[in-house]
Amino acid sequence: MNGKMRIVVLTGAGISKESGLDTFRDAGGVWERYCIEDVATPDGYVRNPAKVHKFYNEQRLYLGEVQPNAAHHALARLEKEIGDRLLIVTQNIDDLHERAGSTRLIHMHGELLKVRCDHCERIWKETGEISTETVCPGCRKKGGVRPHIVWFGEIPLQMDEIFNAIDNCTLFVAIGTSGNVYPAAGFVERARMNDGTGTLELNLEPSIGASRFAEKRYGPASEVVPAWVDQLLGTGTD
Ligand code: BV8
Repeated sequence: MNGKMRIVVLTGAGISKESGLDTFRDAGGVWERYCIEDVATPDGYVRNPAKVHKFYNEQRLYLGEVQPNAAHHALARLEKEIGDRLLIVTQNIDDLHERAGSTRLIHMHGELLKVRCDHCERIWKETGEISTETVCPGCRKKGGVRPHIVWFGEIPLQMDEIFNAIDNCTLFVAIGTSGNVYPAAGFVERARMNDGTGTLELNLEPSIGASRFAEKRYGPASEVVPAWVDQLLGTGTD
């Protein structure tokens, strides 16, 4: 692997599927059971905060029952090898990348295990349940504590850092994402604007944006991601 390679990896719900977390748009996925407008928009939260808290409280408690899979571990291994030449940008709100050992990580849609106060903007780690009765440890007010998660219509986090990393990478890789949600789905177009930047899709099946990727490999993330990292690091069995 050449020493000048700088990689940005975008991950989506598909990388966590084999860990036991549902994706959003596959058959039986989250958006078949819940209406996006009710649980993943600011209006839905204003209309019925208890419903939104229940939606995220259930996911937060279940997160403790699942483990990272071989795909998360392969990306953590890649970071150990190339350090700050790798950045993972995840759309996922789970903590499986962290638990696999990844540290160079941006959660552009926020994190299930963080909550924030709408009154004082304080953000803190939360592994249990929250409600409209939860008191903010900062301003001591209640009624303003919400998931630190980016809903539809809200601005994703650390976008300047993400765009800078994409503009300076030599390889952009998308793993386990359907290419439905923007601005993440547009990252590959931005990467292609840089001459010579490679683009690779690793997914169970072609995403909506498959044609935008120069290279594609399909199969379960727990198989295709470790195989790709092995090949990149020259540590493959073949
Ligand atoms: C914003 C948190 C302005 C909640 C989420 C054009 C430009 C800009 C915006 C828009 C635009 N067009 C429309 C918009 C608005 C909107 C949008 O994109 N709407 C869509 C529905 C059309 N976007 C927004 O509102 C965003 N904000 O645009 O602000 C802005 C713009 C630019 C710069 C600054 C400001 C905010 C979007 C964030 C919404 N919040 N999540 C929660 O998680 O509960 S999005 C939600 O979708 C999740 O984060 C999820 O990760 C994400 C994307 O879904 P995927 O991860 O791709 O999951 P999906 O189920 O779709 O696909 C799974 C894939 O895995 C499949 O391909 C499947 O084949 C594969 N797979 C399955 N099993 C496996 C597998 N792969 C490998 N192995 C397996 N075993």
